[in-house]
Amino acid sequence: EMADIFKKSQQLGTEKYPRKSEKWIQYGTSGFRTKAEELAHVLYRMGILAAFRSMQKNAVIGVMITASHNDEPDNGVKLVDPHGEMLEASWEVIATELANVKNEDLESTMSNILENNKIVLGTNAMVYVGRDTRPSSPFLAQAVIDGIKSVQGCVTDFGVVSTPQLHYFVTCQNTEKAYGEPDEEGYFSKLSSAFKALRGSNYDNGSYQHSLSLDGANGVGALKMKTFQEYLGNCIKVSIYNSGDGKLNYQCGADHVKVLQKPPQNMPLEVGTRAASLDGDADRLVYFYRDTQGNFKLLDGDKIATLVAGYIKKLIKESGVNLNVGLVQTAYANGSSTEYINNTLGVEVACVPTGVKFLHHRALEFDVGVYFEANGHGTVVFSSAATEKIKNAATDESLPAECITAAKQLFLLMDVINQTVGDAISDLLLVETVLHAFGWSVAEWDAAYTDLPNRQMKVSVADRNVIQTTDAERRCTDPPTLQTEIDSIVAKFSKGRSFVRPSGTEDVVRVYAEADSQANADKLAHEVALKVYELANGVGNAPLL
Ligand code: G16
Repeated sequence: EMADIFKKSQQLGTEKYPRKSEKWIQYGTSGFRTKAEELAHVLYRMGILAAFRSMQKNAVIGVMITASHNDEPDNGVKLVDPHGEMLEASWEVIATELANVKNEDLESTMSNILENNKIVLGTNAMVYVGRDTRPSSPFLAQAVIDGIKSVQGCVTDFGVVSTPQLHYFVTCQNTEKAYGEPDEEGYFSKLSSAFKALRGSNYDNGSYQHSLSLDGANGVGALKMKTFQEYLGNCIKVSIYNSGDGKLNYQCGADHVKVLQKPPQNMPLEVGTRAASLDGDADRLVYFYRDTQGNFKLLDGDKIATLVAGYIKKLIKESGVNLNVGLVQTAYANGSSTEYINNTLGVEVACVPTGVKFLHHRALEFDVGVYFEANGHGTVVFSSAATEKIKNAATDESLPAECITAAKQLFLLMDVINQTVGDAISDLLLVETVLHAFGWSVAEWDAAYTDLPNRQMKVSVADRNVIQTTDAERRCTDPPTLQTEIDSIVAKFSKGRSFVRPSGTEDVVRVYAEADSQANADKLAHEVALKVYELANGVGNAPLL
């Protein structure tokens, strides 16, 4: 019977979702990502794979269709493992194999996967599917659903949801609802009631005012925020721009704001107004404002991480609970932020390679792990022991009143946070909660430390995988002489730092540089980019300053 099912599955795949070219595609930083028209066969096959993974784990698996911050014509797919985390690394290899086999080898590849992983076909498989607002997403979602069903898996199609919502639903279901109700209503209710309870009846506090402007990147985040406002009522006023009429991520969104260090289009930015940007699937968040001199100021993932870690550390201290707080960053973290964390915040800091899966896993090693990429992707995770301790302190009447109050606040804060993955909407509520508690304006938050001027560039090369890195991507091991060259360029710049790495979501090599002035950061990035172009087979025109 198994042979028959696989034969039919291969037939459907070949007819409806054939692999049309020999082009190799790889499961990268965040799943498969490329032009939408090249993805139908990949998505069909990922439906099959998700069902297999579900059979193996005897748990719900998620499939999210999105290309996040990429341009609208792109699309992609990422798989969500049982605890809401990114797909395990060994399965990324299997996914890559399945995505690339010839149409006629589908059947045998499926059999091999089952055999190698000791999976019994027929075990109940349940897959949660979600998609972003891209025009190509409904068709690709259908491909996933057809793939799941072709191997007798069951599907719940959540339609248009943010990536973090899907992670949340998967976790809720797999914890038998201990983490919450696995639907949108459950998600909004949990987050909003904790947020409102923390806010109390004074919506403003000190220099904090309860209104902000939000750039929705013309994506799912804008849609969800509109619904969310019904739950939040008037305790926070969010004015949404780029709310869906324009092109997704075009001249707007968190990546645009972070990389170009300028405001999104179609959004007025008065001096002092607190503003934030979401990305295309609402898993990244950055803040920004215009200072009294009219300068654009960015508060990125590093600023969010330090704000949140500082607040949590304070509450832990006040509650008297003994817990360690750690912060996880990547090489993109601004040098000033790392210095601030070490010297002022007094929190342990770890550096890992780019990709939420690396940050998330490292963060789990702390009692309370705060992790953020500089691009605004991150969250906070509390170990089960930490959760227990906080809960106990919140209800232990033998403790001093201040301890109980702080523990209660921490306990509520845990419900504002989507611990399953970085979630821009949940992070926004978290930041707003901390600013409200501190009574801070956005400028007061920004004053913690001053970012070193920095610059990111992209270099197109024949094969980005010729770049190999080590030490959490901070050093390059291949091509052999590249790192020595980078070192001697960096040495010319005061406070200079630079690294290069192959992107896992785009066909480019990324260059990051920081230095004592913007002009120097630009110059440093450019010189390193030219070196990459020279030593790693650059294609097209040489990178321009
Ligand atoms: C994804 C990952 C992030 C990563 C970003 C850029 O974000 O989830 O961890 O920082 O891609 O990755 P790379 O530099 O390898 O292209 P998103 O928001 O696009 O899913």
